Amino acid sequence: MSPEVPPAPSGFFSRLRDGLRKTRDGLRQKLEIVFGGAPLDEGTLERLEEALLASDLGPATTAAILEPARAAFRRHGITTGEAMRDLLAQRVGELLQVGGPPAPAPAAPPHVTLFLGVNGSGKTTTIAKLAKRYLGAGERVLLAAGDTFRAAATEQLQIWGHRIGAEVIAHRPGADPAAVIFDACKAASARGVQRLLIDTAGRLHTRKNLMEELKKIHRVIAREVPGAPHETLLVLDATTGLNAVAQAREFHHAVGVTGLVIAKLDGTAKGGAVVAIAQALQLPVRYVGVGESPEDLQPFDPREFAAALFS
Ligand SMILES: Nc1nc2c(ncn2[C@@H]2O[C@H](COP(=O)(O)OP(=O)(O)O)[C@@H](O)[C@H]2O)c(=O)[nH]1
Ligand SMILES: [Mg+2]
Repeated sequence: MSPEVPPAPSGFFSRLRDGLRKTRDGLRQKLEIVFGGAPLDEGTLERLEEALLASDLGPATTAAILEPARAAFRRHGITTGEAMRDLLAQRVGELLQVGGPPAPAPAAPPHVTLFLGVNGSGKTTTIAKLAKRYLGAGERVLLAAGDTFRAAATEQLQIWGHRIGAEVIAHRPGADPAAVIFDACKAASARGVQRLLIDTAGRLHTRKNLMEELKKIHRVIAREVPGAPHETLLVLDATTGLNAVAQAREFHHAVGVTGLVIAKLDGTAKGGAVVAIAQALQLPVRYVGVGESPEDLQPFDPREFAAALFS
């Protein structure tokens, strides 16, 4: 079993570019107005700041992006819009390089990934897309239906499991999620499954209940599989833009998130929020989702993302 995700099919850059179209078009239009062919001046920098803020990059990240641009401009190192755009892309790529690489593969299987996120963020779909890739790479995969709060959620994972050919451990709706996950950990270990992907509820009666539940689940996993969960991925809906930051902090505080999945980038012009969220939380983005098909979820590459954003 390799610690890495199977390589992305070629052509993902164009998928990423397509998926980022709304954000990219918004940014490009504004940048064209900003640069507009006229020589760069202090006013250009101010308008540039407004353009970046409008893409949901947030004030702190916008300042961090503009810092080297401003310095280069002041020492006359930058004179054209094109050069400025390159500098911005490079800086965004740098800012996205936060956190470390994923943990190496465990000495003994299973590798366990816990998925968190509010309802509708894209957890179940992300699990299915990833499971399909692992299966395609010849790995044995087990899915755990830990979202027992909504009857439809368990069913949805089962439908996906059936479709892609992955076994799903599920209990009745309303069952204790910790019990489902306990069973899934046992089954994964007993069967020598390489990847265990765990779905969780995104809402319980209160947010406090949810966080307590997630802590409990985390403890069960850690107790049943040494070193697990190897990844705790928080799935965020890109269309919520910067609002995702507060949400992410709450999950991170409760269970310690190790990486982010940003889903639904194709549906928003607020794609700049990816940079702001990674910056604010100092958490690495592991995957981005740019559509509903399995090929639309890919490992995140900071430089590629920045290039796609400004291309
Ligand atoms: N356009 C688009 N839709 C997505 C993406 N990821 C998930 N979705 C859709 O978002 C909706 C909610 O996803 P789901 O996985 O059920 O969210 P969950 O409640 O967190 O499990 C579904 O209709 C998915 O098809 C994506 O990257 N792009
Ligand atoms: Mg779900």
